Amino acid sequence: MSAIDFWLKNSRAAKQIEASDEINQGAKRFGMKRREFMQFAATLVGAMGLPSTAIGAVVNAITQSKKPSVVWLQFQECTGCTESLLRSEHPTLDKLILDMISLDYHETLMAAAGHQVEAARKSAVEQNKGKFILVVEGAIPTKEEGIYCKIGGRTAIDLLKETAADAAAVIAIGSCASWGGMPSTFPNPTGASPVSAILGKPVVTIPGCPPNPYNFLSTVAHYLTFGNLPELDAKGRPKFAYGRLIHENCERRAHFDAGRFAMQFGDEGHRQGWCLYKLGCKGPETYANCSQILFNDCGVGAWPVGTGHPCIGCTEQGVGFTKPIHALAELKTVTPPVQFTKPGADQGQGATPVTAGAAAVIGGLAIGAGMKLASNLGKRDEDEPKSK
Ligand code: FSX
Ligand code: SF4
Ligand code: F3S
Repeated sequence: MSAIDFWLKNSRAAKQIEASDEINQGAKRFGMKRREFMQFAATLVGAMGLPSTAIGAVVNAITQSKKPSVVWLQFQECTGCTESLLRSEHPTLDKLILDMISLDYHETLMAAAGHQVEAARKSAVEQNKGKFILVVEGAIPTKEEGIYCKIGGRTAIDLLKETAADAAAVIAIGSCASWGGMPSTFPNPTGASPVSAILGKPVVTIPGCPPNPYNFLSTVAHYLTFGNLPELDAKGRPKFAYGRLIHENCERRAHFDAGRFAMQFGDEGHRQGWCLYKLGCKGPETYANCSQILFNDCGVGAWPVGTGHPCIGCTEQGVGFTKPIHALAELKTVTPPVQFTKPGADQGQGATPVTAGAAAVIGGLAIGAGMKLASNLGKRDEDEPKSK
């Protein structure tokens, strides 16, 4: 059961909000059951880091305000960003398009083709000049004057610059649009570049490959509720979603702190849900809220680490698609354990007062020296006995 489900089931405040007029009207408008709509609203508000008392205001905004026009461009990408939005269940995409945003141009989701599509883009931009939100999915190739991605005979560079000139706000969705992502991997044959580099100015970025659709929806909900974009970090990421390391809120963190690591896929530690750091988990150097809001509305464990795979750092420039998947992560903020137990052994088994004392000293010296620690942890792998 997710934290939000638990809150909905057990909190008196949740029950009061669920019984309110706002939730009733919102549920009617979105054609959802009251509980389903309440869960959607609570997820958006929770993702934004707002208190539950803000649910009424957010619901009012997404149900009463004029739906913002959204023009969605796709360049060098795999359509995973769109696919992940298509998989949002609460609400489903059709309800989202009809009731929360007005998705006026989106190549994958349009029935039209060829010249009709070009005309649709122009008319969406003209009719909503200065008011629409431009969402860009995919990197933009810049080598050979951008010939590696052309739509209707025009380069992605051209189309992006022209459309962005009339937008009220630009959101780069996915790691490709945010910082270059997979297409920019060395040796970057097409000169794949992020949206900000083409426009020469910072834009809102929602990195992830694919990104969590709720981070996009919460950004839009913030815009509708407060009339402005959420607070961003230096890389343009909404702080509500990318303000914390995955490692800080990981369900396996207690195993990391206790020194219980899976050493191989399928070993006893892996089967018991121990920490994946030694299999290359990049949670300690990756900023995102995957462990908190999960994916695809399918409940507990629905995120990479929850399914037993190390985080590859897909949101983070310089980590995802750059560092080898099984290389050890840089430890940014933690004091790591110095006593590693074998899978199947109890925590601390075999430690003597002397080794425990030495461990405490080593642990103390290690604070703030993340890189050094990471390499020490790496060396321990070679000494560690194989799991049974
Ligand atoms: Fe794909 Fe999006 Fe990755 Fe990129 O997501 S899931 S390659 S971030 O632009 O479509
Ligand atoms: Fe979770 Fe990975 Fe951190 Fe382990 S290293 S606690 S699996 S984020
Ligand atoms: Fe990506 Fe890691 Fe989240 S791989 S989806 S940042 S858990």
